[in-house]
Amino acid sequence: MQKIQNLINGELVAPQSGEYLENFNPATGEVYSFIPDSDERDVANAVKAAKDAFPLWSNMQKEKRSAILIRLSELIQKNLDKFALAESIDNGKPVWLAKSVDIPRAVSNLHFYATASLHTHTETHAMEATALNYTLNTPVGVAGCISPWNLPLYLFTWKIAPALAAGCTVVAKPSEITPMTAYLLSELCEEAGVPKGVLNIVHGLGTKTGMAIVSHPDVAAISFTGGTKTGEVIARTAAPMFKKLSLELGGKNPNIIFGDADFEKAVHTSVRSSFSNQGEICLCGSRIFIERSIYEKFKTAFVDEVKKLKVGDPLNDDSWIGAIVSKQHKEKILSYIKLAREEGGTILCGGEEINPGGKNAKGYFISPTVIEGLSFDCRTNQEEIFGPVVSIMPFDTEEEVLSYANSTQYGLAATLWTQNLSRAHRMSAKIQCGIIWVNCWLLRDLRTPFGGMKGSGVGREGGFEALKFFMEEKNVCIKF
Ligand code: TXE
Repeated sequence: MQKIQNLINGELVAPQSGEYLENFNPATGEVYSFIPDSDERDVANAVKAAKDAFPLWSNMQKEKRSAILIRLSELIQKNLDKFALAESIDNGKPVWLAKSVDIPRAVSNLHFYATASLHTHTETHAMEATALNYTLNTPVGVAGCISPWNLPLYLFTWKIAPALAAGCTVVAKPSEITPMTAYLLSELCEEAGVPKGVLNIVHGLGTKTGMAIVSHPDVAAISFTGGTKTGEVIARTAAPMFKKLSLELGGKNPNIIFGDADFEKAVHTSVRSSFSNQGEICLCGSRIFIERSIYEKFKTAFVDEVKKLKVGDPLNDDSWIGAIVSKQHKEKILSYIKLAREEGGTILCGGEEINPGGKNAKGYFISPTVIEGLSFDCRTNQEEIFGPVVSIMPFDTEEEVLSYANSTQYGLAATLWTQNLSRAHRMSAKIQCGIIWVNCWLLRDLRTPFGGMKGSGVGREGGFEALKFFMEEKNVCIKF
């Protein structure tokens, strides 16, 4: 069975410990590969390699760096099917989803930052006829990039691309639950012309390998995506070391549907925004608020569409919902469905584990679940479930639904359905989150600031924001 390796100083190497962790295929519940159980020794070697490579990479002509990142994106594109299959087997998502979203977006992430880095500029501030100020942006040094299991290569590249394009060298750790596509990317680095030590990938547990990256004194910036609790632990370690921190954390996103919405589009898109990727996207709309005038009509149409979603083997093209990423996460989701019942919720559809049988008999599958009758402030409606579970409830006024929407510790994304332009602007100004989609969902322009407020994180990714995060700004003032 395959034992994937770390990428350190341009070499694919075993962990110092010689130990490996089991990697499960969530659709079969079977171990299908092993990943390095790396520790602080592997991280130390990776950071040293990144430090040694920093002068060459940061001083390289940006056009040359850009060409290398474009070549890497082209090699992933050329191996799209292989990457998509690997992502589907590792994460449990349908292979058609990996092929149409995850892997193409990883290609776009690398290409976007390879080109964006050619168009950065800085300002000057002239002090009448006496002095000139100009700003210099220089790469921070070694960047630590830690990514989650829900969109593995999509979010892994969303971090390493701006870091590398900014001229930083990188020590990256994908989730130990979904390491495979990062490993496949590491196999392409030499062919892409990535100089040794520029990108290092160390696999292992968050609490051991991840923490070793966060706490290493030579790692100048940490870009993290994952759970809010984990973000807190990382901040406690990194803040006193005065590292730059970018934290993309959890969400409990409101999906607000007014009576004047385009009804068919709102229903159809809400099914996607509720259950895409098994509901394991932090941007999913897990709390659906519907204006009372259309509540019953929307509820009926929405539940009817949800009941048609096929749950099954991620390798089958007709599976719309695949496997939950791990046994532990499946148990967590089922515990929230149980909690919802205890809190007075009514399960309108779904609510149970599914056994597709055959080779998937031991896989982790949950039916798409819609719950009504809960209060806005119960735990089910306040805590992130991160699975195929949504709650629906009616509202009467804008003030009422705003108070519901803004009532959680999170502030990542919101979706708003109305044809009333003034209301769209008014509500968007008052909803406490970093991203608002009006009459659409997950329509993404990579130039836009991406991220949340409150418990959803600190800082923004996307566009030139992400490049600037991986740089230090310096002001030079020259007297004439
Ligand atoms: O997070 P974890 P998960 C959120 C999503 C959900 C969570 C799912 O809402 O809450 O992330 O991802 C490593 N020191 N978002 O369960 O456990 C771990 O090994 C250093 C929001 O994976 O936090 C993995 O590589 N590292 C986001 C990574 O952190 C540690 C989009 C994430 O693991 C660590 C996607 C530690 N102490 C998911 N503990 C958004 N806002 O865009 C764990 N890790």
